[in-house]
Amino acid sequence: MSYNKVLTIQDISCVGQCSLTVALPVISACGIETCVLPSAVLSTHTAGFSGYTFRDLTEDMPAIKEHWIKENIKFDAIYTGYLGSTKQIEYVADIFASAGKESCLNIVDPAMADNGKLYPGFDNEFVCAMKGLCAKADYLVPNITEACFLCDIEYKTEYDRAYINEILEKLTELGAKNVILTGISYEAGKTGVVVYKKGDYQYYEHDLLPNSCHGTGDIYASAFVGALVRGKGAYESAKIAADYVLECIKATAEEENHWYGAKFEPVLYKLIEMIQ
Ligand code: PXL
Repeated sequence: MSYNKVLTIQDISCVGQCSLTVALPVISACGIETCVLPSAVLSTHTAGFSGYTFRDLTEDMPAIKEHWIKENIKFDAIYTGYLGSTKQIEYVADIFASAGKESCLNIVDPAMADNGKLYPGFDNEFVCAMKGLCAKADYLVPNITEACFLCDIEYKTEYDRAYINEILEKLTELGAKNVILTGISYEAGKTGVVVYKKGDYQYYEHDLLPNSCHGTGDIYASAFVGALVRGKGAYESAKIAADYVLECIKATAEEENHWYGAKFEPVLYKLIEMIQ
């Protein structure tokens, strides 16, 4: 088995089952060395908690990058999630350029919005900067809300194939080589993920579960990265990640009060089985 080293850049939400507290265990469980660059430290995530603390780590990034250059540390893949500031996006682009091996895969989850709205603290300037990072993505993994912000297309909850095709084309025009668009539903009771590379459209559809959980976007992207870096193709990785997220949502539904995240840990073994 090949042994690869991934760098993931996103925040530490101390409590909340998202970002680094998901990416580290999920990617490690896939058998991959997982290195981290925390973008910010928050006491909790920002969706549903109030009064959270936020320590922006933007200014630590250049020195960390310089140290890695000095030590000749290079990664097989770099996966970015929730970033703490617009300036940070510039530094992340520098890290793509200097810390990746020649064959490095850049995976960008533009974690900034859901359900038609930007997360607290993000604005149009951040969205514009994120468009620039998308141009450097080998794989871009947005939900439909993020995709609409990136393409300046109106967010809709009901749509057809033509609407989704327009979004996919525009994301490709931004420069993303492959797009994995999550949460796409063409039929009541069903949802799925589109895997798109200019002109090549594949759709994996599955049942839409009655409950949804916060943080499933991070679980999805992390499992996708894990499968991809373990050598699975884009479609198969997208399918494995979707199947794993379904297992996480089912595991979470067993307890009514677990509102802030998904119980991904008890079913990690299922992801490991799927990756084998
Ligand atoms: O799950 C995405 C995410 C990551 N990090 C922080 C968040 C969110 C979504 O709300 O608030 C801090």
